[in-house]
Amino acid sequence: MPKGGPDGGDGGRGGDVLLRCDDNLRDLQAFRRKAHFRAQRGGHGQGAQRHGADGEDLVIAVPPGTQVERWDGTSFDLVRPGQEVTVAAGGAGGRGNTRFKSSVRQAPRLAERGLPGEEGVVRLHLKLLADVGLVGLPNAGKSSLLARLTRADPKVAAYPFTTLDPVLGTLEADDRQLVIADIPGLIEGASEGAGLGHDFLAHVERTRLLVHVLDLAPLDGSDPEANHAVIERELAEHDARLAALPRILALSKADLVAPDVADAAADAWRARLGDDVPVLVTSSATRAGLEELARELLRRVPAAEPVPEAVAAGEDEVAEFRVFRPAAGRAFEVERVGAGEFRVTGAAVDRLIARHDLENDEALAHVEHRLRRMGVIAALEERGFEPGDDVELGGVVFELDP
Ligand SMILES: Nc1nc2c(ncn2[C@@H]2O[C@H](COP(=O)(O)OP(=O)(O)OP(=O)(O)O)[C@@H](O)[C@H]2O)c(=O)[nH]1
Ligand SMILES: [Mg+2]
Repeated sequence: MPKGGPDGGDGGRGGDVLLRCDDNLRDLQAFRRKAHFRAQRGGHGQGAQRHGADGEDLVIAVPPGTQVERWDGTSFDLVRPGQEVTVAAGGAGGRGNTRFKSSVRQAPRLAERGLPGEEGVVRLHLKLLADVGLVGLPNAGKSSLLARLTRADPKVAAYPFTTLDPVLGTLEADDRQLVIADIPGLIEGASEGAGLGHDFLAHVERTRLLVHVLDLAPLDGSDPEANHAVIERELAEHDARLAALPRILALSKADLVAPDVADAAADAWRARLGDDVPVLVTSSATRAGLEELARELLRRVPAAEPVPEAVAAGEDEVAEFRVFRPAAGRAFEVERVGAGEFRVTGAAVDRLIARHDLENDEALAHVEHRLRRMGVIAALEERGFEPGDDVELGGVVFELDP
């Protein structure tokens, strides 16, 4: 402002990039189409002491069950609808020249640059949040049950390992839905990585109920009781939480045995497992027992709770995000890299250099002044620095002549 002193306002902050847990979403498909996101930049400061506008935050919706891992290793679980996490904070705006006015500097031509916002790769990983998990040996009839209970259309075939990836289906009741996960069959050693099921056991960790699907008359002639034990052992060995989940035992393919044989088997299992585990005789071929199974699922999975209990209990799983603001690190290092050549490193020094336009004499004088106050000049002199020597600061080499 001619003869009137400085009047440049501050620049605005850059917007943050946030992820928000959105209950309408069930997959991460949207990220196949678009994977680069940038929040709005802050506005430039203007004359008449007008501050630049802050950049708008960018909010990206992700489905419940999304695990977020930032480039620096911090990670978060977005589980409850509405939860938000800032994955990249916008940069601070630079201060306008008004701020640099002092008794000796009435007309500063000096203003700061804004700092860059955070930038990096964020990995998203969706953990299925099913209410009910179907577990059992390969070929036990899990996918057939899912196909009957829900509209899902999983592959069903008369050989083991038909299901290669988990399939989700939604059981529709009058007033609510349950998500059922069919996972690949488990085999002996699954908890240690044998077969396919191991990779997917994690998917049923957060269910609230497991349906153990047990073939009443396995084609391979194996003993159902031994088969049952194999699955239970693998679940327990994978994770105690899995072992602790409530169970329903579904004795499958009942149409392949005589009704009295099926009933006798059910009674024997009830005696073995006690009152805590409902035992149902089912057939995906005749639909026998399926309505009863659906009713039991709805009864056993409590309604009106938006997330599985195991997750709600571990609230601290959703880590508070720490936003790293400048001004944290003050330390710097001075190195002599050659005759009359020095290098100064450190976050505060880097920021100082990033903030200022070193082509501008007044800015350079300001930087030198700050370096002196920070003790950088003294540290340089201790190492033998003489005015006019080359100094690398914040990646820029220049002749320093303070
Ligand atoms: N008769 C009869 N056959 C059934 C029934 N349920 C499943 N099957 C048959 O059993 C075989 C295996 O069924 P799936 O549903 O694919 O079994 P799964 O447990 O999903 O098998 P994996 O995906 O390999 O773990 C298929 O040939 C089905 O047609 C049933 O209730 N009655
Ligand atoms: Mg299957």
